[in-house]
Amino acid sequence: MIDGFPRFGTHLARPAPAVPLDPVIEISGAAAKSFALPLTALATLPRRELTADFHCVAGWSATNLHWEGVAFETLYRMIIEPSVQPETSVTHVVFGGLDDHRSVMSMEDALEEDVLIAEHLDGRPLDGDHGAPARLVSPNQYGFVSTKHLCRIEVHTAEPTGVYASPALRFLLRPHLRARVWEEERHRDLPAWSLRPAYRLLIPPITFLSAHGSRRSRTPPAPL
Ligand SMILES: Nc1nc2c(c(=O)[nH]1)N[C@H]1C(S)=C(S)[C@@H](COP(=O)(O)O)O[C@H]1N2
Ligand SMILES: [Mo]
Repeated sequence: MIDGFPRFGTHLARPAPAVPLDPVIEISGAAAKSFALPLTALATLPRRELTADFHCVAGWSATNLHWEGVAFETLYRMIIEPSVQPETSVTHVVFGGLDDHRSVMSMEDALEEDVLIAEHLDGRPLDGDHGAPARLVSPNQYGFVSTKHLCRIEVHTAEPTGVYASPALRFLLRPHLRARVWEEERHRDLPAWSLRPAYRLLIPPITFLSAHGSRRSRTPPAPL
């Protein structure tokens, strides 16, 4: 357990990315015709609220977070699926953020009822630390799956390679595709028990970087 809900992640040395004036989610991939969905469209879809804990693969958890947004399944069925060619079988989906963080889910996991695209946390619009303007939330999977600053959704007909392009995630973690918290699916090849101590050692330096990144993100740029 950890105090509060820190800004965490793999792109921490940098401040949170600036939110565009008219944010969109680019929908693309092997199967779909690309198009840009204005984020404001989410407000017109059936809404979903969810209270859940959040678990980072490094070993901390934040409890009792209240999210509000649209179920990914709703967005998929109402907006994405109609644009996919009828004969195409979508097997995986990639979520991309404004800071280039990416995550991948099997369609089976992505369509679970507690997978959300959220713009609100605890009754307020998401702030930069937690993924403004919108983020994925998949509470049954480790945190790295829950891409913040969501700006791209790609649908795929096979498991895409090279999704976790950040060096830290690629070499250190080799993230598990399913990443289910209750199965402790942290790593593709290594058992969870062998990783816990090493991952835990990552918490203090990441917390430090995180504070650094958030502090800078709140400081207005110095006048030239
Ligand atoms: N865009 C983006 N999304 C991201 C990350 C990131 O660095 N960039 N880090 C991931 C990781 S490793 C975790 S644990 C959670 C942390 O969410 P928080 O910063 O809201 O605590 O976001 C995930 N989503
Ligand atoms: Mo994480």
